Amino acid sequence: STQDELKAQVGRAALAYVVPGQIVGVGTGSTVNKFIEALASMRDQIPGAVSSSLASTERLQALGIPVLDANEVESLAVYIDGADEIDGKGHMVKGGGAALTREKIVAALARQFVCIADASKQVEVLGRFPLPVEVIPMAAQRIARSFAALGGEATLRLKDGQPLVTDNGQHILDVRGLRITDPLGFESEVNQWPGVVTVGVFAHQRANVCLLASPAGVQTLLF
Ligand code: DER
Repeated sequence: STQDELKAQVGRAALAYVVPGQIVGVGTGSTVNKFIEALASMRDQIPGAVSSSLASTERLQALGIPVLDANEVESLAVYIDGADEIDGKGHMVKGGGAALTREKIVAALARQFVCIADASKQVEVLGRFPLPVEVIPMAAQRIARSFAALGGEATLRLKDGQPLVTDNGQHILDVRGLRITDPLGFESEVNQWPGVVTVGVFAHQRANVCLLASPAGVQTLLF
């Protein structure tokens, strides 16, 4: 099956984790877009969704699924999102879609994080995918130098030749050449560098379940 069909398979499989009567947390990306399409079939069974990006909000609303403010909910039963990489403990690199800040906020509200991905996202050690980091623009160069001291090469993410501006009005650095052997420690360390809004390592908000699509079908990994 094509990559697109694999994403559709795993997007549909995630419906099993949506609790009727409960608000669902929704991530961002092309795999999540397939989940959103599948979720439309349950729109009368849920009060709505908390969204992690303007892009996902638009897609949810276009399918008649109410989007609720994160401040309106105490907690969520489940958060469904993709990943750029996922290791053997459910730690992820995320942010390829530039939504990492709100993704981490909504993930923190959820009791269960269900990652939906294709098998190409599985890695032994995080860091092969350029690590996204959302930063306050004025801090970008100092943060890039701090990554260089760790062996990473940070570049400003551009869109149409200009620095990409996130939903939160900030910029994104993509850091190549890192080998993140201690995701929890790395996330804690980078989080407290001045000007870092969010680092795209999801270790404190790791996945509890990963639905992994491969030509052999959907595998369920528990962490
Ligand atoms: O940007 C993100 O965090 C997305 O969830 C990304 O990690 C996965 O996007 P994809 O499903 O389009 O590969």
